[in-house]
Amino acid sequence: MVSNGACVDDFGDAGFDRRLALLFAGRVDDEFLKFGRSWRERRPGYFNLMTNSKILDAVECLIGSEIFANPVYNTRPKVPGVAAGAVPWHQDKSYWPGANSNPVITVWIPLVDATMDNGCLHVWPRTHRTPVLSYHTESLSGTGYTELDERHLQRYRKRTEPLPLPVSRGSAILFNDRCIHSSTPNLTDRVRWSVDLRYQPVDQDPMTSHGVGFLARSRKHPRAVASLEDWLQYRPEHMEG
Ligand SMILES: O=C(O)CCC(=O)C(=O)O
Repeated sequence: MVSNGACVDDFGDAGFDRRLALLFAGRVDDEFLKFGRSWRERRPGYFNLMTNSKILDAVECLIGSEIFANPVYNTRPKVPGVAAGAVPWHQDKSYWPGANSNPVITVWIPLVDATMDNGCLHVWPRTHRTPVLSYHTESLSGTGYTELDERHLQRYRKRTEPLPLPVSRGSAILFNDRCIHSSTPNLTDRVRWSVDLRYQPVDQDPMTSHGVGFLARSRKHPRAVASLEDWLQYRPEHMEG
């Protein structure tokens, strides 16, 4: 409950997947977007997740053992009843069209079960080799999300169906930055929390205009791998000593 812009009940007992839904009850997109549809922070928990060996093992299967953690990572609360929670069809590459880094692998991890009802991820199968397609900024809810031009979607719809990917919390979905994907609105009364992390081969554009990434794994130069302290100090990686 909010009075004069101040929160008079913080719903502290409501539980992880319910609390933010109660705080945002009755609010519209603009109010939601003031607090950010997604965000990233330099906190140890993020680093621990980004350097989790199970995640890096999975990424290594796709891009090899020299792995750079890309500076684009997000926590997303998909709050019920807010159109800005849904993400239109896009390729992640549309957020860094000029970057010379290929592939950038997204690891998408729901922190609660991601279901058809609360807005799980949807992908268009076999689009991971698609060139970068034309897009625009979505105009429905003011998120600034990129959205593929409709003519491409029409073409894909003629060929095949998109695939919903409901998964249980703590699962991981991996896809590259050409793969066409989206997520649907949250129709429940609970928050669909998720985290998305990104990785790329180490010898590529570190995309510094998006932040400072770090060397997350290197079998060739293990001593160059960044520590938590490096990362917290915004240092991309150790110098080999
Ligand atoms: O979490 C979502 O709903 C969408 C995530 C997404 O599009 C992405 O991580 O690229």
